[in-house]
Amino acid sequence: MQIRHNWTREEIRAIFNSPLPDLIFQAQSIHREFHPPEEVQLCRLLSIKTGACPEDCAYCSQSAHYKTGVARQKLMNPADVLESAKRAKADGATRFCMGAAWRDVPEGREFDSVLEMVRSVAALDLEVCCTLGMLTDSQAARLKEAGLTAYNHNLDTSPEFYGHIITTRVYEDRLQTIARVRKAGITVCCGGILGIGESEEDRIGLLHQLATLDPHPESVPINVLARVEGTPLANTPDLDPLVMVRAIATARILMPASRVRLSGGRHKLSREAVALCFLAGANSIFTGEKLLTTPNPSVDKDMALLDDLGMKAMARA
Ligand code: SAM
Ligand code: DTB
Ligand code: SF4
Repeated sequence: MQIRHNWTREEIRAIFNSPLPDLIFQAQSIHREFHPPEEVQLCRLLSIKTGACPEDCAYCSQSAHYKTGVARQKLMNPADVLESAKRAKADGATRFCMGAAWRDVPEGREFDSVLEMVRSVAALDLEVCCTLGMLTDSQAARLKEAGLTAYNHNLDTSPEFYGHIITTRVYEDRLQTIARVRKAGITVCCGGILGIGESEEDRIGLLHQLATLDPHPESVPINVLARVEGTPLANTPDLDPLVMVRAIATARILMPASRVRLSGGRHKLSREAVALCFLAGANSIFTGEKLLTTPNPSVDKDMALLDDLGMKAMARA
């Protein structure tokens, strides 16, 4: 199986809409060529700076534009972050992701603290990921030097639908930040969110954007909306979990070597739906009862599910 970056929307539409047995079979076949099929990477997420974000992402609990009841919290201190990373490691996580509700990364004392956090988490021999908003080239280079493995920056949806969800920045800004991360030699974590009122064509458009990045993002998080009271999307109907399964299988086929992460909103999916997502090629999850501000299944529940499926946590690469 050759890795391709020249996928067309037509090809992707055909894959996405193929009969489910064919779609899963193709995704599984490719998955097994590139990854051990029973292994799932466990990742842990920590919100190091919460709320008061100047961006207006319509799904987000942390935007200052909406009254969501999420408590604001200034940047955490590095010692507390390190404690949290140690707990994550003890729970079996091999990747630790720190999220800050910034539009872009501030220079000075706060950025120095983030660099210290990255250094100390990297020293635990965990993969270290940050998601901090837009970056300059020099910040990307300093994060790389501090030991950052990956930077998360999502395209979220198709270019056509993007403006319906976020008005405070444009798709091109996202692509530029992703290119900066790549240039600094940091791996790219880039995916999207489903269940935000997008059409099927928007899902295909998102997958097309991701699959034509060259190289592909090493990590592709697929989120399903966790509805948050007070946001414009608070009353959006639930997504059919089979759409999630199709999107994951399509991502697996398009980007064979990438880790596909079943991310936000997983607590809304049944065990059976999560199992289908694994069959479709998802090989990474967040564990721990909280993501940034929304709930996630408990570690015990996740371990029991993996056990029942005869699957296991991936060891550190
Ligand atoms: N502030 C950072 C930025 O600008 O990229 C990233 C943090 S944000 C929480 C990362 C991603 O989480 C978003 O791009 C979106 O895909 C997902 N996300 C945010 N809120 C969500 C929600 N309520 N439910 C599901 N996924 C969500
Ligand atoms: C991503 O795509 N999903 C993660 C991570 N990147 C930062 C976040 C998911 C949940 C966010 C919603 C919350 O908990 O507030
Ligand atoms: Fe801010 Fe990120 Fe939330 Fe958008 S998703 S409002 S950028 S914290």
